[in-house]
Amino acid sequence: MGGENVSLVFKLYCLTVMTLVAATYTVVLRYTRTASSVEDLYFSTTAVCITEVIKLILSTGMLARESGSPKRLLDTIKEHILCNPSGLLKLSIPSVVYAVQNNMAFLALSNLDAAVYQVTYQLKIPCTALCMVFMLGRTLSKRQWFSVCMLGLGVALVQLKTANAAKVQVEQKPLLGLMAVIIAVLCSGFAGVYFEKVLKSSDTSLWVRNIQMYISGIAITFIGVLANDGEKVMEKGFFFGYTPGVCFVVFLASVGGLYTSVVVKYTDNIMKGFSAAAAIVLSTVASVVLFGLHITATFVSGASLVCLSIYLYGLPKQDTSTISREAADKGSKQNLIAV
Ligand code: NCC
Repeated sequence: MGGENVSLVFKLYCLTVMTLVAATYTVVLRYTRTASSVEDLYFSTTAVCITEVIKLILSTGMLARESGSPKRLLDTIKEHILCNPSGLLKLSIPSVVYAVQNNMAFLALSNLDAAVYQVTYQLKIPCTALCMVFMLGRTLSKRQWFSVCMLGLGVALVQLKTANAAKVQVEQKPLLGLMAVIIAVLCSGFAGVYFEKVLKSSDTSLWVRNIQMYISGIAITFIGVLANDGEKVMEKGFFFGYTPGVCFVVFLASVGGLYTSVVVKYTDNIMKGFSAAAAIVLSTVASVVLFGLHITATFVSGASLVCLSIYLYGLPKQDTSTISREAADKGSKQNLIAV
């Protein structure tokens, strides 16, 4: 699969871009949902749908690059996409779940401050670990469970900022926002691990898997547009309310999604959580050194928890009740191959 062959620098680069894009995405999305009045607001379902289209186009471009020649590209598309309904069906499961998750992110950020969203969204770290255990047969020792929960708390503290006092033009329903975050957390854990399982169970290219997922993603999110905003979209147009800020949100969602897939290919979903946390801490420390950013006591305690959790998670297992890390990794690999 070649996952082992890429350099550490490339992995770090992908993780850093993914993390920076995710942080920017949340803030800009929140801004676009609250800066204009309800009458001028764009339809969030169309933004989710158009993101799937862009990701499909970009993934096809990447597959063309990987294939090397137009003939090989066409052969791959024919074999894995046009003549492979079962492959499409398999990937339609995470695409439905991601469609729900991506729509929930818009709903949550229409009703919650970006900082509150980012803090509560960290529940996805233990949730993803649970999915890894149940769906991939991964074994975590008690200490690793403890470190995963500590990581979630640490990232939440690191991202905690004073409540945003900015005036918003749209009515806020915090309870609805929180429910949307919980659904997004569950979807993120399940879909992330499912995609990883399918990706690593064969040698099929990442870009083929992405194309398979985005094809059903377009269909499902388009149904979402029709079901939720059908009449209004007919009346005002698909791209109604698209300001440069909204286009930026769609751009970030597309780039962020593709980088997420690359990160999952070369690491795994738990590593994604740990590395993203490290990237947040390191980028803040870099801002302190480079730009003299002022850090708070909350940040220092959160960053300490993140560092401690990374250290604890990586320690070799000592108790005999749990299998060694190598054996666990081997076990999960065999599990993946068995899929
Ligand atoms: O929650 P998270 O990711 O796991 O969501 C995964 C996002 O990546 C897209 N995806 C996934 C796999 C794949 N093969 N292709 C994809 O396009 C999914 O559609 C989904 O949007 C994270 O780990 O925190 C992360 O968070 C998201 C985002 O910030 C949250 O979902 C909040 O809404 C980041 N996405 C963006 O920045 C656009 C992601 O990079 C990291």
